[in-house]
Amino acid sequence: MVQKIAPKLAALTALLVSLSPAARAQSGWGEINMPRGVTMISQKIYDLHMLCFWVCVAIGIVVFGVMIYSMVVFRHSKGVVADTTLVHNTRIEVIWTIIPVCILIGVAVPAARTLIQISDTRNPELTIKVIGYQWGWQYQYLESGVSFFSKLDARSNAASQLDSGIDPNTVPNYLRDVDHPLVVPVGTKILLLITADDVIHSWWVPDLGVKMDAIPGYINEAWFAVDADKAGVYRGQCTELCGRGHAFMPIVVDARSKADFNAWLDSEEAAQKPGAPAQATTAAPAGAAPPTPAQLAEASAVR
Ligand SMILES: [Cu+2]
Repeated sequence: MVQKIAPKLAALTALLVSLSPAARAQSGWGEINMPRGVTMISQKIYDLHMLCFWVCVAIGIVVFGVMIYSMVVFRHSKGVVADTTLVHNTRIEVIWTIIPVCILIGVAVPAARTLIQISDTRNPELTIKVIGYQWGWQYQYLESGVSFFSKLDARSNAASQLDSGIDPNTVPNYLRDVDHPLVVPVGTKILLLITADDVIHSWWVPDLGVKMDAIPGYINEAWFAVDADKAGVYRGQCTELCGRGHAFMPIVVDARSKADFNAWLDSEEAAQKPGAPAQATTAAPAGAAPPTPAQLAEASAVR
């Protein structure tokens, strides 16, 4: 008896160990799921996703369980005759209508609540205009007037050129780094006014729970507030096929403490003042003309 049970217990233990967070992180399986993110909204979206996932798992187990059980136990070869009392049975039809309706309401209520929070862009503490170009982004801090362009970083750009001879595997964050990241403070409600200058782009950073189309002639709104203890670098990409250089316009958000952010903003403001000596960190003065196609296409020249 013990000999029979022991292998099963060992298999069960191995399964439970493989489900532990540490084991999942090591195996890479933990990265298959969507990230929990670092904002209240991204965490709510994750919870909704997991709620729907487990509802689907439960429905799958019940439906396939009943189906497989019926196929095996009531199979034709056993001489079973079909029971037709369930066909057009009012009670059954009422039950299998009410149960899905209850499930849908159970999912729709938290989903609607989260959607309302996603759309609530009132009372921001900081407003940043995001403009998509072929192929890069411009960020304008509307309160302070600080403005700069954010393009693919030089190392990724060089390695991505045809016959560059550079192994992309040697470039850290290949195609996921920019020259000037969007710097934001943590614990602050930041409103993004998102638009584009040429074709439709889409500003997407999964860890922030933000994905919003950038459409020429329209200004879309989105907001995020990075958790106060989650300073760090978060990456995203353009998610609207916008032309040849679509894959070469990543997004990098550098979330810093409020003190660090204020120091950075002060230095940018000073550097971008008319007449200030040119600095490496200053990409473009406020209100500057958009980059020329040659400047932006530089990142996607000969690939
Ligand atoms: Cu784009």
